[in-house]
Amino acid sequence: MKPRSLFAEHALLPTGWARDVLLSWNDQGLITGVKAQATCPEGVTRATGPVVPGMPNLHSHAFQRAFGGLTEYRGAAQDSFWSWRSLMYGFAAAITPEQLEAIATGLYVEMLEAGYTSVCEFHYVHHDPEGRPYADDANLSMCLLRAAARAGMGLTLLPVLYQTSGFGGTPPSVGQRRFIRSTDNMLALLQKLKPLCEAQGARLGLAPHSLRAVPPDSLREALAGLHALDVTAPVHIHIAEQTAEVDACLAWSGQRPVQWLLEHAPVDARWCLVHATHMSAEESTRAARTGAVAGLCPSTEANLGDGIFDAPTWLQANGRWGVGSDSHACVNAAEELMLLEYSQRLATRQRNVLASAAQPSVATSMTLQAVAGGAQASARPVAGLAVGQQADMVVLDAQHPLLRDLPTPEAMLSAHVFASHRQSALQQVWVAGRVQVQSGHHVLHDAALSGLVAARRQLLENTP
Ligand code: NGQ
Ligand code: ZN
Repeated sequence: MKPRSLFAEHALLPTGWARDVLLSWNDQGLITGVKAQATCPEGVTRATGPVVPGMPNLHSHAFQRAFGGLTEYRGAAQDSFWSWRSLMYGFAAAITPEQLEAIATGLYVEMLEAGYTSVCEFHYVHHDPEGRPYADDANLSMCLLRAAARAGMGLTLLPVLYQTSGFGGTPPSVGQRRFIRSTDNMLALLQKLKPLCEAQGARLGLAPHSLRAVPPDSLREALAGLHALDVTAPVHIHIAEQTAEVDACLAWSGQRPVQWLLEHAPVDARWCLVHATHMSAEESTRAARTGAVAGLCPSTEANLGDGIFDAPTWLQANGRWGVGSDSHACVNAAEELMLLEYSQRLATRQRNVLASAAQPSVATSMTLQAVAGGAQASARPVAGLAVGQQADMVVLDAQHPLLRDLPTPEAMLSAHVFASHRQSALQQVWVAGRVQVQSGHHVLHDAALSGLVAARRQLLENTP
């Protein structure tokens, strides 16, 4: 029989740490009971360490996992986000459906082993290498749906609208031909994908790629079409990641990207502003007040030389945020939290910047904020250990040398985020009340990772 409950001596609830918590859930994996100061009923499993909520990963381009480590050399006098992007386009141009599915399956297994229990897939490679739609226009989306189902990963699928290569409607480049869809064609794809997503508990949304890639009329029509299909569907957009993009937006419209977006689009709590690195204090405050989530991807933002998100200004306006692994230069939920906090320490010359008066332990504070923001951006019930949410849980290894005998569960979570090798201190990962990772290993670990390696080998043979 499948378990329906777990007893935790320490559990991190949305309100903070609680003792002797009996967690129970139903057949669908939704939490039906969270009872603190409980006694462990006979027959119920005791968690072997503190239980924390599973982390939603709010931004992923799965195929990019295949070239991790392969763009870390200087190709021109000066390398940049834009030179990286040309290399990335080479891989995007060559990937096959089979390779995408294998890479995504391997990646999702890695994510589960690293504390992520769901992912928002910002999916823009739609067509064949010549830019022609596949016989089944949803072919590559289906690869991602199957990969998530096989790995046992929660999914929010965000098909990407991509139409232009720059502000003002400049035509797409050859390297972008696999990404391009008309607005009507995108809406037809969404219609088709909606029941397929629902059948596996995945959520469907839309990602206008960026203001560079989607002209104003298309943005308006696509949003209207999406919300006619599902009024609460999530909307994710890359915004203000690079200063060159800010300058180009200013030249085009006289406004900065976030400023333009706030004035021309109905930004609200359904939205996730991915990166949002370069905002003025005024933009930041206004954007935070819409209820939108800032989608922060600390390892990729560092890897690509984007700049540093101004967290203090965002938090001052009660801004919501979550983390994503984006290009997957790093695949580890705790590590993204650590890098985010460290970027703030380097920028402000202070410590524990993302802690608060209410929650002084920075690892605890960040975990709760990132789970809440990630769940909102995912538009799935993955907002932590509370009734009505999915039983997505991570059990820390209380016997890990860095955690053993520490006085409090906060200290153990802090040691996991700041002092351990991060992956090594994870004992179990549960998704919707089912164990997916045991003693740090997913059942599909070997098969899924060999699949990823084989697909990468093929892909590299076919990439110039
Ligand atoms: C992407 N990645 O869509 O994969 C982008 C690069 C672009 C990041 N922004 C392409 N990190 O922004 O044009
Ligand atoms: Zn991205």
